[in-house]
Amino acid sequence: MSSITVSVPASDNSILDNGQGVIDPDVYFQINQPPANLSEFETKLSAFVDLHKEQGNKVVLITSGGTTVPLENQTVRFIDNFSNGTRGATSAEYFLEAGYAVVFMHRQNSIQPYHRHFTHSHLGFLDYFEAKEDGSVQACPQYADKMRKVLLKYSEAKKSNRLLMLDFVTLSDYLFKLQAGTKILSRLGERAMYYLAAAVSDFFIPSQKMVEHKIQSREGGLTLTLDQVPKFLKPLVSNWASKGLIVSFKLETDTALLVPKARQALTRYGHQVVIGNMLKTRKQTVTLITRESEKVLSLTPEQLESNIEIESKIITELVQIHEYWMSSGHTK
Ligand code: 9Z3
Repeated sequence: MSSITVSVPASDNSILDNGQGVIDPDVYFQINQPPANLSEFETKLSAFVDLHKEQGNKVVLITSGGTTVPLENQTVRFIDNFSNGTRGATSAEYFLEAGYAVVFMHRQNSIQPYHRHFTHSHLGFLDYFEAKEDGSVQACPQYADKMRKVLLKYSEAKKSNRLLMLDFVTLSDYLFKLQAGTKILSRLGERAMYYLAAAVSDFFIPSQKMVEHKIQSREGGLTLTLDQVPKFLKPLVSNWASKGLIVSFKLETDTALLVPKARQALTRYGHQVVIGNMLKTRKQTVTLITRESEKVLSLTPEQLESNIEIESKIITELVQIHEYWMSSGHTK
């Protein structure tokens, strides 16, 4: 069976890369097209940040969900990953409860704060309602209490303008918006927190190496060569978001790698917190790592049974770390 190679290794592009096949983040932005809605994104975010700056609020930028990696410029196929955005959406609710204004930068159509209680449960959305004889639609009595509680919290977040929803789809979309977004949030100095929970692809096909049209199947199997995505945490920490508290996530499937890799990230990029989680146990246990400390946060089987969420513990810890960061410029 013949095969099609749709891209060439980045090391063939020696002017642009660092000799190891990885291009510099700055170069990435020069050779890729920004998303069409970038200026709309910036306008909305600027207004939100300026409002909360004026009000003296703390603001967290949450990234949530996975990025797609297109295989064609006119995209029919793409590579995706497992993340559905539960971590980000759940965390957004706890940050709002803790008094933060939240920028929820999420993968389009991934799980959303508050909505998640009804869109991603064992019931279908319409199962929560009943059509009445008088022509009205009502929440079913057995769900009405929970619906009301969630709806009140959601309405409050909207009314006080403390939840801004912004979306991305592709890796490129995400990276351009991450750069623009963190630079805008940096106006808040230490009062900003960056909570990078999105599952961002490590590999991609640069647009100039991508085929334009749909890859045809008649030529047999398909061989893909993906370039490594530049390490964006580096400029994010040193230039784009330098004063805020930066929390990144490290996902592993091999337990032995989790803490060493998280520590390596802290040393390499110089930010404040890495939250390590394992694919299979991510809803039950995480390890919160700073340069000085390492803390395992876990839910007991009873807590899991009573629907306590691990994000409630993560956010409690982060709020304290952020308080300390704002008052002293350090993590404990
Ligand atoms: C995470 O580790 C998140 O906790 C999850 C959440 C993606 C596991 P879900 O969306 O899952 O609730 O289904 N996010 C970061 C994953 C990541 O790509 N980290 C990079 C890495 O591990 C560093 S930025 O190398």
